Amino acid sequence: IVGGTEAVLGEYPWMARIIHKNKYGHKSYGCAGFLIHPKYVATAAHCIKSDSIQTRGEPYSVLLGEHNVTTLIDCSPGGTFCAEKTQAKRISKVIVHENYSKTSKNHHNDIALISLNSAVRLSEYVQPICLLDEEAPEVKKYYISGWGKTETEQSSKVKLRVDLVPYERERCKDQFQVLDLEINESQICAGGEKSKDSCNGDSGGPLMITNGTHHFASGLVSYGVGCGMQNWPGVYTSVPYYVNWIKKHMVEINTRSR
Ligand code: 4AZ
Repeated sequence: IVGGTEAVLGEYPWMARIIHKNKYGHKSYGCAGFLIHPKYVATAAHCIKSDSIQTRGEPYSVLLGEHNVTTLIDCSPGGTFCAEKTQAKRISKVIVHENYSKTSKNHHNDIALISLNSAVRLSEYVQPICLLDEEAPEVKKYYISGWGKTETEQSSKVKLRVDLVPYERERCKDQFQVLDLEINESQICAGGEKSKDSCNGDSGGPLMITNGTHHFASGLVSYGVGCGMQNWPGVYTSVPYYVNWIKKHMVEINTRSR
């Protein structure tokens, strides 16, 4: 997050950290995601590296309820040094959108659904976010959160947040066309003000709106041209556009596992 401030402890309790484990067992933080149900986390398709979808071992785990990432060491599932508020989960299945193309720079269909091996315990620090199922007509502000790169070029150790202004899709289309990138109805543009943006490592996190009482996931951090550059808004996968895809796959996973 560029230009952000530290989130309040327990703010955005759906924020998930996706930890990637390579074939040598080395763990690294890859992306964010967000809890949409006690057993499901949404993230970006580009966060899922195909070489890690291996048949043995768990290439990923998901951490929920995190804030300051340095206060914990062993947060592996079953790890003993995890703070009370943090919950580590193994992943039972990852579904990447069938029309996502790793090689396309357009990042269309940049969405994936993760099912956890068991339901999280809901708490003050771990709660799902509601999905927006229709494009909101007049959004004035969006909110994003994450542990990605900041203006210092390093990823953040604490959960950050920032507000973004909407960026009209037609204007965004024209802007990205210059670079031969196609923006379509499945994408939302937001930001484009100098020094307020999502950045590397924030991918997969939610683009949120609020009605004053509740937050809704309106989009999902997908990509951008640099971070925090004036007139280069971030590009977000539209949640309303994919809400039926998400629901369909949640039902499917559930049905098969019974
Ligand atoms: C990334 O690499 C990334 N400014 C995410 C969002 C943006 C840029 C890069 C948007 O994960």
